[in-house]
Amino acid sequence: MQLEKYKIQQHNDDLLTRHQRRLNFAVSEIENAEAIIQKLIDFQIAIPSWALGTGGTRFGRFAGGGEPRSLEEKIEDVGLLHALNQASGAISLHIPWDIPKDAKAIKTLAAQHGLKFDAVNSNTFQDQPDQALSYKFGSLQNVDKGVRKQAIEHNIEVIKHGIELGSESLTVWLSDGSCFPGQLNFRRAYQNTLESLHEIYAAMPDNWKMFLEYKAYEPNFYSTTVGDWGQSYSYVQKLGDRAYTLVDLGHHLPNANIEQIVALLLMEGKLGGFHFNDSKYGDDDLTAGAMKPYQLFLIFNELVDGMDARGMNHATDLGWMIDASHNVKDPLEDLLQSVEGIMMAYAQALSVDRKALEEAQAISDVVRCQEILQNAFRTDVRSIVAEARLRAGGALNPLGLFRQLKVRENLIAERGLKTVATGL
Ligand code: RM4
Ligand code: MN
Ligand code: MN
Repeated sequence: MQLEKYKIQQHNDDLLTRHQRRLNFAVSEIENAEAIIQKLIDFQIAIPSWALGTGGTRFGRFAGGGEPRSLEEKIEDVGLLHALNQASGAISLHIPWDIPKDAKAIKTLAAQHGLKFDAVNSNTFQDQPDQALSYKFGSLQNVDKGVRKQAIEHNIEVIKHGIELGSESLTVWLSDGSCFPGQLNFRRAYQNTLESLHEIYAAMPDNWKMFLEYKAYEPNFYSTTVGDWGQSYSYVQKLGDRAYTLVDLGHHLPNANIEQIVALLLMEGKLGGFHFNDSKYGDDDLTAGAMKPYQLFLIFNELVDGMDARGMNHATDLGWMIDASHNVKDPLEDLLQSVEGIMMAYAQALSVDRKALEEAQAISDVVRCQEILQNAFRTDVRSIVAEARLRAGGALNPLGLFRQLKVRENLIAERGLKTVATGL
């Protein structure tokens, strides 16, 4: 399904007066509104190729219909999102769920939708039908050198696909670990993993980055070999300048102070990228900002502060990606909501009065510090985010237009009711 530009225009015209009224008020409240709008226009969040269909749990899966049946259709879906919000200008591929068979054609198709390829992801947490050796007891950590070799080769294969598409980073997430005490020698598992990662790192082109993602538990329930940010940091420190830690918001133990983790990784120059999602209990992969919007804001507050301290380009120096799974919502609607939630947190963080905060911190005026942050969080920035979208050529209300144009119904008519997308 193609979204005609004039339909977006028409929708915007209908909403313009109301939007303008809201915007005028927001601009009168937020001192640096114009600078924020410019930054929002540049900010793009990559959409995961594995989250365009209905996810499931180990108990069941309830397909919604019209799911993309191929990589081409996935690109089309991300193209729809990008046309609506002008902030989803990249796709992150998971291999082998999405192998680009004709890379040139895929690249051209993506370019037609204004999309680039963000990090490519390897998968050594599942066995594939044609695979010689099993990852049941881990991949890069495995006690069997043959399994490690197979997993290394897979990662190198993924890099090759990425090169063809113009991607410039590899995300490695390992499910490696153990389910029971005594199963694993922790030191040996670490050493094997490090050695394997060294080989993968060496296979990357000079302009590539490696993102090493950590996760506290699941699918292993006793230990995970890259289990937290400290462990990831320890590996990436040893691997080299182009190895970084990736923070997935759902991969911490309950109540972890993620904003502090982010601040310190940034300070050390080792924060590489993000997987945005939200959670209540574990790796729930819910819509960004749906559960803990204040936490998302606090994370962005550290990101803005830390990136500015290092003179970094907000839009390009870190990898911004969503990693989500949708059980009960339309995946495309959910992704629109996630991007909106992320943009709002970013806009609010940009509006924090940093000078005032520094002054208040310097005299330990705790009350004032809290007031400054909460003032930014409690300011309604929705019209600022909408204005950025409007100027970039997107829709004032992406979700509203998605429904008004009956996008899902159209996709079902095109693709059928019982289609299944590869992925989570
Ligand atoms: C993991 C992790 C990875 C993602 C897989 C599918 O929990 O978040 O980033 O690639 O799920
Ligand atoms: Mn992730
Ligand atoms: Mn996850």
